[in-house]
Amino acid sequence: SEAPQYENILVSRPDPGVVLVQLNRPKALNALSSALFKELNEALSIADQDDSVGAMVLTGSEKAFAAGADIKEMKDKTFADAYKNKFLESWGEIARLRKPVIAAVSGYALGGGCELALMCDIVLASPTAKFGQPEINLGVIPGGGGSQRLAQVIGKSRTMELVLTGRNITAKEAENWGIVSRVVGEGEGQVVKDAVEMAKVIASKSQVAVQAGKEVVNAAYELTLAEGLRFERRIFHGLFATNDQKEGMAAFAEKRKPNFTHS
Ligand code: CO8
Repeated sequence: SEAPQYENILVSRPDPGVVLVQLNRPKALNALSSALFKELNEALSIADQDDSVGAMVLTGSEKAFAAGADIKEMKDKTFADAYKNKFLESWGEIARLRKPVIAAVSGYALGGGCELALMCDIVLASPTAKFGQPEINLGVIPGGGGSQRLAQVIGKSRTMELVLTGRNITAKEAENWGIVSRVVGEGEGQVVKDAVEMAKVIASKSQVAVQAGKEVVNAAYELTLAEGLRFERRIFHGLFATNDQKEGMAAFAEKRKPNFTHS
């Protein structure tokens, strides 16, 4: 069947096992409109269900990962409309994908853009990246999970500072605070290159084990420690029923590379 055509995103295959999704509303600094999110959810969901894909990379432009939700689309919205139509509810679908998504952030990741990065599993930043939750300047608060996910990642005082002052932080601060796993070297396109390389590494592993790894790490944000440890152990036990466990450990013993069949 023909691949879907999109207006607000570009979808490519930089490697057989990796799907790259680029937000593509350059004139609006990739402001997140409903139409854009619909396309983004569709493209990522297709990749998530494609057996040949091991990991996804999500990026924006050099100037902006995404400058937030589309303010022009929101400005005349009423409470009744937002409530009845569950405004923003579907925007969290990215956090429910089974396969890993790596955010490659250059430039502005503000408001919904910062929240979108936080929904991804790994965040790589270019030295130009700027993160922030400026909603307070618009008379509102974060609505895409920023207050909750930031509090989990950087703690109360730093989250309060960002949410209540609306100040942006640099890539370096975001790295020190743990929002990003690392800041990559300078240069146009470097963050996407590094993210694709990382996605290729992940795509070379057993998809069953990768999915299990993502699931158990995410459980740490939902469960108590005792429940989480038990859940991890049960999933670990379950992996002994897979061909990839047999192959991975046999390959180690035979001093050769494993040939995972994702089964
Ligand atoms: N929405 C709509 N249009 C935008 C947005 C936005 N968030 N950001 C930038 N644009 C547009 C500008 O209006 C401008 O369009 P035009 O040329 O037609 O006037 C174009 O993009 C370029 O922007 P600027 O001229 O302002 O570019 P600068 O380089 O001067 O400034 C900034 C860049 C600092 C990023 C600036 O554009 C800015 O402050 N943008 C708004 C940032 C913001 O407040 N973001 C938060 C939005 S609220 C939100 O995200 C709620 C979260 C909802 C949950 C989402 C779940 C994932």
